[in-house]
This record gives sequence, C-alpha cells and structure tokens, in this order.
Amino acid sequence: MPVEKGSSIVKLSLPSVSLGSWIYYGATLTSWIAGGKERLFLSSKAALDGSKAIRGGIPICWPNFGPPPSADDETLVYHSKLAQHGFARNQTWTLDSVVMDRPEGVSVRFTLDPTPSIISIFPYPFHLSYVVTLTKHELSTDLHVVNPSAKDSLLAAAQTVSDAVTSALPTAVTGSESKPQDKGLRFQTLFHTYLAVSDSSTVKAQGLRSGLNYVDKIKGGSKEVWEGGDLKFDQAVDRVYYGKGKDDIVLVDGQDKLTVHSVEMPDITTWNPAEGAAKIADMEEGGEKRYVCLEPGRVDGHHTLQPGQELLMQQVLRIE
Ligand code: TA6
Repeated sequence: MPVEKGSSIVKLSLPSVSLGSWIYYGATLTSWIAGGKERLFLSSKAALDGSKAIRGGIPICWPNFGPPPSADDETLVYHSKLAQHGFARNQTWTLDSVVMDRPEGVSVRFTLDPTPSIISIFPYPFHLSYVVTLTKHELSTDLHVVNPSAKDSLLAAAQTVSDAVTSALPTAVTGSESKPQDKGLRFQTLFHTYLAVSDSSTVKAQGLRSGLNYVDKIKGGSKEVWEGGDLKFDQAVDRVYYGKGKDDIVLVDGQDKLTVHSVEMPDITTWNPAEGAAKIADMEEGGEKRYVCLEPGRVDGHHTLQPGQELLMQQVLRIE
C-alpha cells in the first residue's frame, strides 16, 4: 500500500524503491530510504511524542529561523517573542489529502492553520500547505504560504473567524499589544534538513559560489565572504550563506552524491556542531559524526506577503 496512514505517522512507499515516514507533529519527515539506504539522520534520542521539536529528519522552521528577531521593528513584535526556529515544527499538522498515488510517485499534503493557541502568540491569518513527494530518486518538500486576508468571501470568512478568536482571547494571553494593524504576513522559512552521512569529517558540500556573503555563528555571528571551494565539516560549522539563488549544492560522501535543489529559497544554512553535540540533550552519542545539515531557506530578513498573496517554496533532494 503506497500510502499508509497511522494515527500519528504516515508512510509512503514505492515498492522496493523508496520509503518515507512523516510524523504529523511538525509535519516532520523522519525517514527517507532511497537507493538502498537511509538518507536522513534521526537521533535515537529524538522525542517522537510531540513533547519537543524532533532532532533529525526535516523539521520546518517558520515563521522565524534561528533566534527570534528584535522587537525594534514593530512589524516583528510578535515574532520577537517566539521560540527559536518559530512554532511550525512544534505543531500537530493535519494530513489533508493524498495528492498523488501512482507507481512513479506518491505524495501527500499536510496543512497548518491558526489555532487558538497559535493565535495567542502569532495573531496573523495564514495558511500553510506542505506537499511531500517521493519518486524513485527524489524527495520533494514544497511549502506553500498564503496570506488569506483577502477580499474573496470564503477567505474573508476565515479571516472573520480568526479575528473573532483573537478578540475573544484575554489580554493576559494576547499580551498588552492589540491585534496587529498591519495585514502583511511576515516570515522566514527554512527546511532544517539532517542528511545522514558515513562520517561528517570526510564529507564535503560543493556548489557554494565564491563571493557569497555568509554569517559564521561559530565566530559569534561575524559577517564573512566565502572564498569558494568545497565546504568541509571536519570541525564545527554553523553558517548561513545568503543569495545562492537557484544554485544546487551537492553533498559528496565518498562515491555517494546527493543534490540539494531549491526554488524560492535563495539561502542555505550549513551546520554540524562537532564536539558541541555533547551539549545537545536529545542528540545521540556520536551523532555529530552521522549527519550534516544542509538547510535551504528564505532567511535574509522577513519576507512579506500582502493580503491575498502567496509564495511556494521548494526543496528537492536527489540521489545521483
Ligand atoms: O540551523 C542551524 C542552527 O540554527 C544552529 O545554530 C543550531 O543551534 C541548530 O540550528 C539547532 O537548533 P535547535 O533549536 O533545533 O536545537
């Protein structure tokens, strides 16, 4: 059965070719087996019960990536109070539909809409639709963000419901700020992709153009310019490269190559904590050797969708 729905997990399979498992919590993909092996890393200590974000697989960072922004920008006051990487990875998404169920590919859609608890921390109308597709050599994760504050009657009705829920919340929940007047939906997005490797100290990422600006978090957030060449992970790496655009990044692990392609996600984060992994409570022992994160995103400032606007962002992982 290509699509197997459980109460907290859905499994997709293309017989004897590939298999993927998604947990509704965070719509986090926790396994992708292709070409005879597991391509994603999942810490054996990861909490899979919805008590915290999953350490491994592909968590979705939205509407922030990284630590929250400063509240100096008044359009980001609510964003400034969110937890690291936003809230999408900590919500139970809805398995909306099976989009495709064919021998050449299977695909399902998850959705996330404001709930009272989300509205209490982020009182902006939004609709997230997340389609994951498995084919023989590829896994595609597509996140569609909509600002539904539109004139259209159905969407306007959704807005009214959202307004009603917000105004019904006590100030103690909504905080002293009133509901935002600005109808723009502001967000960053990033797929926090943990790619399984044989030994992180020997793999390399290719395709980062020389001249790219990046922020090096290991050096306290210093702004640097990439000199080009292969990026190695033989020591701790935590960098955000801006403006790679449509360039593919290729992870080379011995004879194995995996291409990370992205659309409307012009930035990429590269992360492996090396010995710093010991401080991560839900990281398995020695886990840092077994993965590197290559994380396509849209994280250079917050993107704005005006009422009725939408944006489709995509990551495609392809084994060569
Ligand atoms: O994407 C890299 C990063 O932002 C690192 O700076 C590192 O802290 C990491 O994500 C893990 O974040 P988490 O909140 O999942 O522990």
